Amino acid sequence: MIDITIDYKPYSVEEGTTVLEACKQAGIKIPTLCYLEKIQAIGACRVCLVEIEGVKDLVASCVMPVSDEMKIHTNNRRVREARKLVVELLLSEHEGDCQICDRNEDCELQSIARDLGIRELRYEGEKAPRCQDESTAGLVRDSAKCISCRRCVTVCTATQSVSALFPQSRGFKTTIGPAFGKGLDTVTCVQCGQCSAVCPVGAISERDQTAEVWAALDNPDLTVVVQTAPAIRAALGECFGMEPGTLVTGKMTTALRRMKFDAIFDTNFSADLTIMEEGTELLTRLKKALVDGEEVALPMFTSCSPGWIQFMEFYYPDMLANLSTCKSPQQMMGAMVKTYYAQKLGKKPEEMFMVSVMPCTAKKYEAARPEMNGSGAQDVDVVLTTRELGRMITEAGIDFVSLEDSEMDAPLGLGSGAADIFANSGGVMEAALRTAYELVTGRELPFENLHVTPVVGLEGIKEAAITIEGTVPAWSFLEGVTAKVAVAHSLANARALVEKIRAGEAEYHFIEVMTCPGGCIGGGGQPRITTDEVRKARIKAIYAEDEGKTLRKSHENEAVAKLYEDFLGAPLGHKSHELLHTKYFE
Ligand code: HC0
Repeated sequence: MIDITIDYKPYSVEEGTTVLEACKQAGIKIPTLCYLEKIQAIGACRVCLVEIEGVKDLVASCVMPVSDEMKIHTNNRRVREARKLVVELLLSEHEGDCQICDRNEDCELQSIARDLGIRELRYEGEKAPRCQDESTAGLVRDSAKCISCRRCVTVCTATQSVSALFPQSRGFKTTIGPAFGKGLDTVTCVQCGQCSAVCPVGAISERDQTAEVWAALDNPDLTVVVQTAPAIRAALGECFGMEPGTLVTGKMTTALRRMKFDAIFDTNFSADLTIMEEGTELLTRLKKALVDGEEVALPMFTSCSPGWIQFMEFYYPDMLANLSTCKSPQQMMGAMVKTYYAQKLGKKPEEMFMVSVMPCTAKKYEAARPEMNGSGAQDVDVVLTTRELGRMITEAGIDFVSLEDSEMDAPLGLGSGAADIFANSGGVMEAALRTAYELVTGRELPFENLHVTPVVGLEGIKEAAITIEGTVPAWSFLEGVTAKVAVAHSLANARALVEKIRAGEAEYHFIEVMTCPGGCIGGGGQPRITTDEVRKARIKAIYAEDEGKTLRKSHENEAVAKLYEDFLGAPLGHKSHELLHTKYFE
């Protein structure tokens, strides 16, 4: 242990601790802007300055390790004035349209300026040429608000291994973005929005589509249907000051009803439907490989996370056949609402308006893909992020925290616990295994023991091997087969896994990939900032939602069974093929 003093009080901390971490442990808050716990500590913004006795200049506490007998001062006049000056200089370059910025009251620069007591703007800085990038469906950038903290660069490069954003030029002329000031559509951006999730200001955000939804709700000729993704229920409350991981499924439903959506459906329903389709697809591929000796693409990868799909299209086009052909649950719901449900109402697809609430900015891009029109119209009209829905609820004057609970609508509002856990990394795999095990063996899994522990949690790549025993006659070719599965979350982990497979160093049958760290609970459209602590709280809540249900397996969802009986026929049948499956593009 290392003995130090902070503001004249003695402390003992572990060797290797930074001054910033030591201060945090001592309950002292040092302001930071470029720092991101466990992700980035580069001392670029200089907001976290402290004084260390015997060191001439003030130092950035996020990069300075403690040393024995170090005497640290965190709030003397010199430190306070230096931090203030640093922030004043940042403000001098920053486009300060705070009242109309979507980060108003949720902006780290604004909070720090307030906390440091900055009440006037003393300097006028030189401004880099403004670049407003609206080239993608999911994200918008405004360089005039960028403070060059490089958080977005680090997550894009290190977490996602995409490197669409990087710093260019120097000093006041520094800009962050694709090369030559071009749009995100000119690079391999997958629109995951992890950059927007860590941006401390309003320099990069989701494309705001709230006005389109208000317009649809005001249009008497449209039947406006909303679906909410599994991950929203564990995060939306944070927009209203509730603790991360507070489950708000019932309040969210009541809020949507008050906003006058005509029907409120659950993406969990179509997640259950996905398990039926994707499970059947996997078993069919295995049969072709093991019984018919056909060449089929294995391992099969999940296809529900649109950032991952675009990543494969950009980087591994020779492996597109390995992706499941299933559309994502979002898109399956859109197709079912505009056909099956529309028919029940006697409406045409174009009289229906489908809104999705997703934790993900790439879902905006997915909905806009030209092939996503199985119903004859665009299957999903608008995708809102969790943050946008939070803003709409506020705009509607709804006191979210005090809302009573209510239930989603029939028939597409019914979802299983297996569908809930789609939100967590490892959840799609567990949901698939719950169903596959029961269908292949004919035996029921014990209700109290449904979790597949090796694929639960935040480890980047997780694996499990399950030997299949006691199959029913239809699946006897699987008797004694050891099914090997893997789960990866965040694209850097996905890339590492794909490279291992390509190098022949690993073999699997089925792989789940989610684009964002932790899965959708850590999506780019979730309330900011998603730390590991926040991820863990949301993950716990999602498992609790599953454990609190009696319906916990996708194949037991009666509303899905009825959909097959009345409309689709069988999984992978002709109608399913037309409406629920898709193809990918090199
Ligand atoms: Fe997800 Fe999904 S689980 S991708 O993470 O499969 O965005 O929550 O809605 O579509 O269901 C996101 C979350 C979804 C889809 C589902 C899948």
